[in-house]
Amino acid sequence: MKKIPTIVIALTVLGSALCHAADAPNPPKGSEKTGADRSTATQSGARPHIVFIYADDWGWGDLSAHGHPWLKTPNIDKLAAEGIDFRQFNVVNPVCSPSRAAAMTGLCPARFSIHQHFDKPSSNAKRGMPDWLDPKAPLLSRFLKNGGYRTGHFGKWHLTNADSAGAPAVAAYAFDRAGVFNGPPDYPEEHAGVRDTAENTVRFIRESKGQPFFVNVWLHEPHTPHLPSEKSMEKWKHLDKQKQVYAAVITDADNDVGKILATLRETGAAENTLVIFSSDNGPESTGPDKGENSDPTVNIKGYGTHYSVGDTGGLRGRKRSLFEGGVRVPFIVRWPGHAPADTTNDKTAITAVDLLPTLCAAAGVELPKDYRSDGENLLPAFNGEQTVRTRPIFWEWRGHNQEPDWWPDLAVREGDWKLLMTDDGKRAELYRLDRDRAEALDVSAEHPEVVARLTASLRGWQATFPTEPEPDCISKGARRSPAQKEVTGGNGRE
Ligand SMILES: [Ca+2]
Repeated sequence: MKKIPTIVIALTVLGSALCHAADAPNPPKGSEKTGADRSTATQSGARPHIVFIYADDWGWGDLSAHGHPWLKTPNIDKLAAEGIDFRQFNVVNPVCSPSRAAAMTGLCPARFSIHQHFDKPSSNAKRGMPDWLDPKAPLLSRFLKNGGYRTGHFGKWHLTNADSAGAPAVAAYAFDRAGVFNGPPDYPEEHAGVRDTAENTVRFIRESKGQPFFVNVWLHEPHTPHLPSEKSMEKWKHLDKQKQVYAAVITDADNDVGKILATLRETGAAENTLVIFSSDNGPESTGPDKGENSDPTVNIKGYGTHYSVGDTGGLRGRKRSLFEGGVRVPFIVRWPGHAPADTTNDKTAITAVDLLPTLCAAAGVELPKDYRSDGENLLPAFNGEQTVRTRPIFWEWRGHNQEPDWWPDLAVREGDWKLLMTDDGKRAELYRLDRDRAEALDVSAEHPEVVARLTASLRGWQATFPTEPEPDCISKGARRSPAQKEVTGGNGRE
């Protein structure tokens, strides 16, 4: 059993977070809805515990509840049967670090110059990025902690990189307990194995008796290297090897979800816990790498991308693409007494930047008055309403430049319109998601006025980004020249 180290929290003064939040420009358009604007959950009951399960590269279609023909996810399916299956959830970036930074801050990752994954410092420098998320940023964990929650983070971190000396401890991001891989290099007491996540979460839940808790459960699966358990490989031995490995890692993760749900039941917390299952981006592309894939960040070997046969459920694109297959992922909310059981929501376009205002509202934690999220409080949707969001969704990413699905650098969704374009503006395509979920029919020629309006909206949003990363978030000894934009994916793990 992996021991979870006790961490002494150095409380970051809330004021510094507020100063930083005040620096973030106001969103370009749309009415701001925060926790103070809409009703909160606690007016009618006890503060809920919050469990945020965030899988890594889990496709929209990688659930038996979403009709997958051979993957089986009984525990996650049960979660959906007991709650709401949001069918239009988007992350705001198609790879790990920026997607996760957005979920933690409620802000677009470009506001922190996080345009791609955190790689080694030399690669980050070339891409105009810092080496870690600013710990002074507004944080869901900090807001909840200051509101009386016990906080924990287990599993992947990747809000820095294992080569980034001087990166802050996970504790500096307002977590009382941490056990991570792909974390800061200087705090080995916070490190844990990639298969320790569920067990550490179970321990954290048991230790939280009597105190509301918030825990990030950032599962490794189904990211490479695939590390299936022998038991799960045996379970799927009738499949061909490629499917067997993928089915096994999905089963391992589903079993982890089951362990956490069982612990909530055993401890009596289940009826007052808001559980989310989601993913940081769409499925990895199937590649040539068959195995013994060494992962420099966690020093383990496993099966490679040949076994990454995740399913987007008919959505276009995959990981690293701004088409829906890269950014629309599962999002299931179980919250007894609030989220009606066995329902789907096809109406509410909810995003990762909505999580901070929505979860703080669920917790009855009022947001600082000068915090301006890029998302909005969609608590009514968590309570079963088919809420329509009021604000556009923006995407920015500088990772790849390939046909057929990896060419867009920018995208915006307003209502059911979605515009994707290159950074130079020379190419743009427009889709109607309500009629064309697969983004197969470009209607830009028929609606030039929509293209013009959404392009202007995107450019206005882009103009609010900083041009240089925060100097305090640069690794010790890393040499920096003026930020250069480079259209590459870097060399490290995404
Ligand atoms: Ca990922």
